[in-house]
Amino acid sequence: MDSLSPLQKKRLDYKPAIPDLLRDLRKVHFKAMKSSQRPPETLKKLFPKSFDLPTHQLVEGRGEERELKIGALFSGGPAPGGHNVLAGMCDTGAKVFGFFNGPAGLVENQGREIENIDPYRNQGGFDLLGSGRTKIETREQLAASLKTVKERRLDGLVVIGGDDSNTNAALLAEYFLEHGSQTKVVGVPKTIDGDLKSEEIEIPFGFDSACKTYAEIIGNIARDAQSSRKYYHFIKLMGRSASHVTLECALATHPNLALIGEERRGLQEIVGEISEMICKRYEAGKEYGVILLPEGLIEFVPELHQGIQDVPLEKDPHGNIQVSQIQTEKLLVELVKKELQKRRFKGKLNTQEHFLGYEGRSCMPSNFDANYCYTLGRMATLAIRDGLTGVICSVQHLRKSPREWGMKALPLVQLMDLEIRSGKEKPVIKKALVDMKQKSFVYFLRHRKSWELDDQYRYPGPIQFFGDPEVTDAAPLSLMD
Ligand code: FBP
Repeated sequence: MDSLSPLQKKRLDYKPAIPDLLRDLRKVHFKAMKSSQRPPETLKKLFPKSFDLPTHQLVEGRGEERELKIGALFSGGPAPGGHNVLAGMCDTGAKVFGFFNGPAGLVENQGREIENIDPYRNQGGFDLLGSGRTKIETREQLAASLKTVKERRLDGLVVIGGDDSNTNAALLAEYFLEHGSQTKVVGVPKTIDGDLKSEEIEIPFGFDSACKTYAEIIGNIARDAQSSRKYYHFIKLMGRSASHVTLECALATHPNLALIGEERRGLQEIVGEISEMICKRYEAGKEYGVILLPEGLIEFVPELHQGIQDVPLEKDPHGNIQVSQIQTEKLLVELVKKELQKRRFKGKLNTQEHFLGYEGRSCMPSNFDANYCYTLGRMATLAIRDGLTGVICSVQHLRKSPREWGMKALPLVQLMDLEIRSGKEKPVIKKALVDMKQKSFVYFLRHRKSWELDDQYRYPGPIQFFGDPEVTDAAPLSLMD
């Protein structure tokens, strides 16, 4: 038997769609423009060299042709499409040196030149290089990173990561500038969590494919629930503090109930609402249902939050509580059972608990993510060619066809603020939470009641790669405007 599945082989041949502007790189360049945002003044002292960097937009015009050697690393949890960022870089003709195991590979100067990206085109995972969560903050780590890029004679370094990884990128860019290094640092927004967003960054890559994978499974579970009619499925979804993944999956599948952490409701209210729904559905002859909850719920519910403060839970190197390891779904089930007893519930409550997270982080990227990542890789290379540093790539109008996408390089410092992490004030990129005014949330608010009693489940099915573009090329629902 062939070692590659037929779909793996077919996917290798997919040619990502790219913006018209990116077709001939000799005919475009980044042009400085007025930034719509200024970083908080408190950051001036920490980022004296990169504090006033302008935003740049990719426009038509003569582009310099030169040979480039660029380092690249994956950072944090995997997200579908990462290999396409590398493919986008390699296809510009740049030499790409990949660091192993995330930022640690940079500090320890471990990696290898990417000679053949072909077997990784449009495939999931970060396995070509591996990834890691090392936080770069000490003078020793920064100095070691500088030594690496000097020894490797890199024109640039591309950090493919989420909020914490791009905080690393900002610190490296500042340090390299401070030491007169010619190596530019450019960030690429990655994370299935969807929380690396701003006015200019519509969504990070990986979110679309991961949510489509979870939505497929949720749809299948809903169909099973409706068929066997005996279980309530409590489905916890990854996403750290923010509930973007849960919201996207709720829009895609119409569960009976989806909790959104950012609504900041009390524990009693949440348990009361779930119990109420179970009682009403029982009266309507339904003893089954589907309930979604974000893994970060625990951070917004005061009673639970107090609980996690008191328990010595492990934190990752960036000071994030490892919410994936907390079994909120089990806790909620127990509390609901108690509440139903109090209410003298006459029906049965049989539950199944699920946690969807790792299943979606390394799937084959959707066409949306394959196109988006390839575009990001090409852009990041151009940003380095044009001498930009301390910036993150941002693609606009993602709901439109890739041909019409716009491209900007935003100063990373503009996304940053000071936050208390592990008891100390640190410069970080703030995690973007679900905004109660965003269109997708307002839509959800308007419709969620009608999903409670009537079963209006949607069944998205698996990600499709071939066929009608309406099915294969759909952008995330959260990008609704
Ligand atoms: P990133 O911010 O690195 O993209 O994290 C993604 C994520 O999958 C979170 O949703 C989750 O809480 C966390 O990683 C799990 O971490 P780990 O991979 O260390 O188990």
